[in-house]
Amino acid sequence: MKFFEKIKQSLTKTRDNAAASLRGAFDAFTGANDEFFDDLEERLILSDAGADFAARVVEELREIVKSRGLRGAEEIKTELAKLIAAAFPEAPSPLTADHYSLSIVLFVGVNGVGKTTTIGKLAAKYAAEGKRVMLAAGDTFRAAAADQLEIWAERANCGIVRGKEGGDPAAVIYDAIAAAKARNCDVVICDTAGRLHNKSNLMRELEKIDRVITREAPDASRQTLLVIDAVTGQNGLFQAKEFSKTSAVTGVVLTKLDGTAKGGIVIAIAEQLGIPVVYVGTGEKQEDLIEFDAEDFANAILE
Ligand SMILES: Nc1nc2c(ncn2[C@@H]2O[C@H](COP(=O)(O)OP(=O)(O)O)[C@@H](O)[C@H]2O)c(=O)[nH]1
Ligand SMILES: [Mg+2]
Repeated sequence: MKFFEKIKQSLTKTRDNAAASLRGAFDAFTGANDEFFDDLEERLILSDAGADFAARVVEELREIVKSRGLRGAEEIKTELAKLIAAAFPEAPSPLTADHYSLSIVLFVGVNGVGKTTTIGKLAAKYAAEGKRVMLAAGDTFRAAAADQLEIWAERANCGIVRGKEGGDPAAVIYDAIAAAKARNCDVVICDTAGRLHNKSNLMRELEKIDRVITREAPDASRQTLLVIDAVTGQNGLFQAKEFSKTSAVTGVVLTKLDGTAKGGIVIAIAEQLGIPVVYVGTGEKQEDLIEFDAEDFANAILE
């Protein structure tokens, strides 16, 4: 299924989308008047896109509509979609690096946002592309976390390295890199525990992991993906800001888009953090992961 269809389906699954839906502004369209622009701005805010963004985009849209004398709902919608798509920083293609011998993808984010699940989905995706994948069960906080990752490793038919409960996550990642080299893997995907309430600890842990990767795989291509739960809305944005202070986040994965009508949070995160959204999660199953496309996204939330 194409991104567009899947996003559309995912956002319409929920019942509470009437107020936040952007397309609603066009359903009631009677002309490009103040009422229309005010309604649109309100809907953008309700969709979690952020008040500043809403004000700016509506202002820009007003200008465009005025200067080009646009009148029809469809042409105005097209311009709005362009403005929304332009809010997203260009994402590098998720595995840019076929010329690297090894790619390392580190997952960070608070507990429960969907890190382990997304790793499982991504492992399956890479495996289906013929890549050899090694998983690192770097969430050593609870044994159940590694068990959960192991189930995904079985599903994707890929390797996994796990450590002792309460053990050193950096050591697990060290072992996983060694195993990946020994077995000629293309990708190592590293899980971590997300204990933001213990910030200095978490920071130290992430720094140590970073040092290990730099030392053990200096030539590898690297990504740090921050996972955010779309349902948490503005709080997700706060988390993202905290995490980007502690680690060099290269991309965002927005999970549980199937659980919210507030697609605007995707805009707020990309816009306010300047970090590209790389993947979107649309369910709990292996196939519920799609590569993000800004233009398709903008069209989907307006359809
Ligand atoms: N509906 C839905 N649920 C998801 C999605 N991604 C993860 N989950 C669920 O969210 C819960 C927490 O996921 P988990 O991967 O354990 O989060 P972690 O603590 O960050 O590793 C699990 O019940 C997952 O099945 C998604 O895209 N959509
Ligand atoms: Mg987990």
